[in-house]
Amino acid sequence: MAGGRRRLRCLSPACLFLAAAVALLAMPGLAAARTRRYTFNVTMATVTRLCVTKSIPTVNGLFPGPKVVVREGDRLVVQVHNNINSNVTFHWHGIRQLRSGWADGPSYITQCPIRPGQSYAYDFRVVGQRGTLWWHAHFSWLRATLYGPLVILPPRGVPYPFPKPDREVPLMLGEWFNADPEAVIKQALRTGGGPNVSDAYTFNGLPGPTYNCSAAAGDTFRLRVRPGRTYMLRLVNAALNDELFFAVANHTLTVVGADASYVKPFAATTLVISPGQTMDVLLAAAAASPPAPAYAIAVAPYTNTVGTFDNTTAIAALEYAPLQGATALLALPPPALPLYNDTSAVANFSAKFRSLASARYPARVPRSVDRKFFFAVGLGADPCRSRVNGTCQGPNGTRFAASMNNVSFTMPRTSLLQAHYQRRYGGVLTANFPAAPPVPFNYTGAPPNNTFVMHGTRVVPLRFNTSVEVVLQDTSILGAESHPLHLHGYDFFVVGQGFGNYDAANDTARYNLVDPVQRNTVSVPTAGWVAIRFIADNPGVWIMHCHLDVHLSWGLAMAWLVNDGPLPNQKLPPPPSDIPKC
Ligand SMILES: *[C@@H]1O[C@H](CO)[C@@H](O)[C@H](O)[C@H]1NC(C)=O
Ligand SMILES: *[C@@H]1O[C@H](CO)[C@@H](O)[C@H](O)[C@H]1NC(C)=O
Ligand SMILES: *[C@@H]1O[C@H](CO)[C@@H](O)[C@H](O)[C@H]1NC(C)=O
Ligand SMILES: *[C@@H]1O[C@H](CO)[C@@H](O)[C@H](O)[C@H]1NC(C)=O
Ligand SMILES: *[C@@H]1O[C@H](CO)[C@@H](O)[C@H](O)[C@H]1NC(C)=O
Ligand SMILES: *[C@@H]1O[C@H](CO)[C@@H](O)[C@H](O)[C@H]1NC(C)=O
Ligand SMILES: *[C@@H]1O[C@H](CO)[C@@H](O)[C@H](O)[C@H]1NC(C)=O
Ligand SMILES: *[C@@H]1O[C@H](CO)[C@@H](O)[C@H](O)[C@H]1NC(C)=O
Ligand SMILES: *[C@@H]1O[C@H](CO)[C@@H](O)[C@H](O)[C@H]1NC(C)=O
Ligand SMILES: *[C@@H]1O[C@H](CO)[C@@H](O)[C@H](O)[C@H]1NC(C)=O
Ligand SMILES: *[C@@H]1O[C@H](CO)[C@@H](O)[C@H](O)[C@H]1NC(C)=O
Ligand SMILES: *[C@@H]1O[C@H](CO)[C@@H](O)[C@H](O)[C@H]1NC(C)=O
Ligand SMILES: [Cu+2]
Repeated sequence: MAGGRRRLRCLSPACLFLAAAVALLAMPGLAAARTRRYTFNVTMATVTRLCVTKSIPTVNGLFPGPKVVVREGDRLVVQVHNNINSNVTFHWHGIRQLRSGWADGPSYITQCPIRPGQSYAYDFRVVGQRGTLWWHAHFSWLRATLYGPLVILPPRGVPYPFPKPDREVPLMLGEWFNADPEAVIKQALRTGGGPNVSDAYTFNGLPGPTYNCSAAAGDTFRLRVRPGRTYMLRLVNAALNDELFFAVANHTLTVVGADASYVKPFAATTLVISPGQTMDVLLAAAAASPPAPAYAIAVAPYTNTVGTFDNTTAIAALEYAPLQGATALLALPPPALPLYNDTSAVANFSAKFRSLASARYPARVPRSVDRKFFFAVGLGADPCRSRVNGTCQGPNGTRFAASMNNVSFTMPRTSLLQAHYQRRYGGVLTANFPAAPPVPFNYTGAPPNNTFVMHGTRVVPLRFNTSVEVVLQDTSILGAESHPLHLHGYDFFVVGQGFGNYDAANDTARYNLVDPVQRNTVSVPTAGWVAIRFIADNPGVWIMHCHLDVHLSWGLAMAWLVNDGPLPNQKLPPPPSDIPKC
């Protein structure tokens, strides 16, 4: 008997071990975690968009970069070789990096840059997260072209908490510059003025037919669909400086996830997605052959900046039957999108997000808080010290700056995490980031007369396991505008938001402590505030910054220094041997 023979043969220790492993693998959710290995060879590659041919930094010659796929629980090892003539680092945006801060990636925060010719292996586990995240360069503005999707599938055998889609499609929204983005930010920092804006928005790197010299059929992202099928778009806003509206003509979308956490599904015709954010959305194709062979997918900016911005609309195609030629693409009626400054459309949309908060995926919202912080977030100015032809090109002849609590973040010259690990803080950081603005003012009213900022590499030290609340308050200094704040190393709960000045007496009582959405990036509403909570259970140094790169360049950042806990598994391990040196 075959079965008996198999049993008989399985008496050796090796065989018994294998049988046990196979049995474990067969149990849903308990599949042994795998190690997934990728190689990122950072090289220059030639691409053409909008009739401009140029050499751009890429990973493995691809733009956008390769899709990284893991399952929840897996270990991911990405071996990076830097073969371009610039420093580079990579950030695994939204990954919690539990006790693996050395792999987080922001240059000068958790590591020194990988210099030209150097290599570094990012090595970490993906724990307690599932959905869509992404990876991007975290040095200067290199993420303009160095980005790609990071898909986290649930453990084998564990279903989605929604009907399984027929197909899943990563869709990365980006920004294309005809100029070299490094030259753009360099020029802005030299003159003190706002940077030149992008020339196009893109879908998976493609600008589509609305731009001059972009008519070639290959320049448009096309999603082929079949009637009756359901598609899951894994949306990522990888744009450098713009929050985006997103819609598909004549199709309703169902949002089921955000920032690698499930949400209570809700329907929407227009999405708003900020740089750094991700959204998993279901798109149900028409049941039978629809009246039109194709429909337009569109993105356009949301902003209230007083400066200039890329005010274009980009189009992709949802095709039931292939479209012939650019004229047909341009003839697609675009979906109605809100006006570029429609803040109430944005507020209505962000109010719809709720954690799934199910038995399997509970929302562990901190109900009590050990430390409360109030951060005023916005723009400011620096005096024009080094003059460019007699004047600077920022507001009133000054230089643009940005700050939290009036402190503009100074990028250190060595890694903060390294300094922390060695307990050598002198000359690198000070542990005195203010818990509240030094001089309170009417944040969303008339700005104060003096809008000059202070500078420093100032951090907030936290005891391990501190329960933290931060109210992020927008200011109207040099114009109220939305700031997508991104926290490294943590997901936080968005417990409240509103317009005007945060009012502790009234607003705290209205917090949602039952099913608030869990995210890694939240937009501080234009002329409003948002309250977030998290438990500081991940030791390391974690930057929190605006994900508009221009604001990050101007200093809109701070860092949390989370100390080790008492237990061995609550301590930051030593750095890997290949960590780059400054
Ligand atoms: C990276 O790519 C460059 C250029 O294609 C090639 O010369 C080099 O050998 C590659 N390095 C690795 C480690 O794959
Ligand atoms: C920015 O735009 C100005 C005006 O069009 C142009 O002169 C300048 O060269 C641009 N800067 C870069 C870095 O492309
Ligand atoms: C396209 O070119 C036309 C004519 O040169 C110009 O008027 C228009 O502004 C351009 N549009 C874009 C989006 O660059
Ligand atoms: C798409 O929606 C618009 C506006 O609701 C409607 O007028 C149009 O007939 C629809 N077109 C198709 C092809 O479904
Ligand atoms: C942006 O474009 C829209 C139309 O697409 C127009 O209504 C609006 O005035 C433009 N805004 C700016 C600031 O250029
Ligand atoms: C939005 O922009 C439009 C046109 O640019 C302008 O008329 C309107 O006043 C603006 N709305 C707000 C709330 O700023
Ligand atoms: C300063 O002025 C000189 C002469 O007009 C010009 O060549 C140079 O480009 C200007 N520099 C900047 C940064 O604007
Ligand atoms: C502009 O800057 C000058 C010099 O810094 C200052 O004296 C003046 O008050 C400022 N004006 C405004 C309107 O901010
Ligand atoms: C703050 O400014 C707003 C807008 O100007 C105003 O409505 C409000 O009364 C001011 N609040 C206080 C406390 O002065
Ligand atoms: C700010 O400037 C205004 C107008 O110049 C002046 O009336 C006001 O007193 C100033 N406020 C302070 C606090 O200096
Ligand atoms: C609380 O909010 C209500 C309604 O917005 C307002 O009437 C009341 O004055 C507020 N209370 C305080 C203490 O500000
Ligand atoms: C690249 O990184 C090294 C090490 O930190 C640093 O010395 C160098 O200045 C950096 N280069 C640039 C252009 O930032
Ligand atoms: Cu910002």
